[in-house]
Amino acid sequence: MKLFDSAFSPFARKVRMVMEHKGLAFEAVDALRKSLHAELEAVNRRVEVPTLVDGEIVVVNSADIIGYLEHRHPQRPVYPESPAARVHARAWERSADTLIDPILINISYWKWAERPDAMPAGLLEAARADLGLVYDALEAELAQREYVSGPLSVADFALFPHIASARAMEADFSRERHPSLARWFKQMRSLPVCSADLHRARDYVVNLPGNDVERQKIFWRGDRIEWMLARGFHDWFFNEIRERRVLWPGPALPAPLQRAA
Ligand SMILES: N[C@@H](CCC(=O)N[C@@H](CS)C(=O)NCC(=O)O)C(=O)O
Repeated sequence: MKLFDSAFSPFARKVRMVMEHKGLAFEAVDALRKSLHAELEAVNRRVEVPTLVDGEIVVVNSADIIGYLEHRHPQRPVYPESPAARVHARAWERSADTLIDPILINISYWKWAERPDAMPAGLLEAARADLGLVYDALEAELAQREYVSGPLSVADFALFPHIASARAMEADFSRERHPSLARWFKQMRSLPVCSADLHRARDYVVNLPGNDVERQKIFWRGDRIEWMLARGFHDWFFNEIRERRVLWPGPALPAPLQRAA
């Protein structure tokens, strides 16, 4: 299997940790480099990581990739056995992907992108307020059990990259108010697949200036735009479009089904 990966993408990090957790053999390529753009586009017209190529089969979208892997490689499952816990784990994965990712990624642009402006007034405060709701909800869950949905699951792997980046984004949880979340984070960090992930992410950030990645234009898509507009930053966003600092995904058409399938 070949994983079009990036240590900078929470979605790719989630998939890679699940693959390592399952003990799968795969080749990972750092696919957000400009030099890999055409190769990635040939398998995923949205030009997004992660993308998994397994022989003739191309799987895009991190949650679909994990569903595919769970079906093909059921050992060390990341979907809990109990139906209620499974629904819960998938729901937290979706929150990580569609709510927490937009908040943290949208405030990250003033940390790593080459920007002409300062962060708009009120954006960091809006991020902190919304993340506060997330942290409170996670605290309530983790006060009840070891991992978010019971056994270690896709929910934990989906949340980990975000929670790990929150401090650097100045939007961390509080060790006093969220002691169970702090205990979970410490436990997650000690798992070999998570500590390997953190090393890759740190190396990536340290080497960012020399990396062949786009840092002037921001790649925008649905959930990240939604959060920006819903929190009232439409003027800033439309100015970004006017100033041509945006990139858009390509058309998300599935790869054709092979004849033999
Ligand atoms: N829904 C997708 C989202 C993946 C996504 O947003 N990937 C971003 C990186 S975090 C990407 O590839 N952006 C293209 C770019 O930055 O050039 C998934 O779950 O896999």
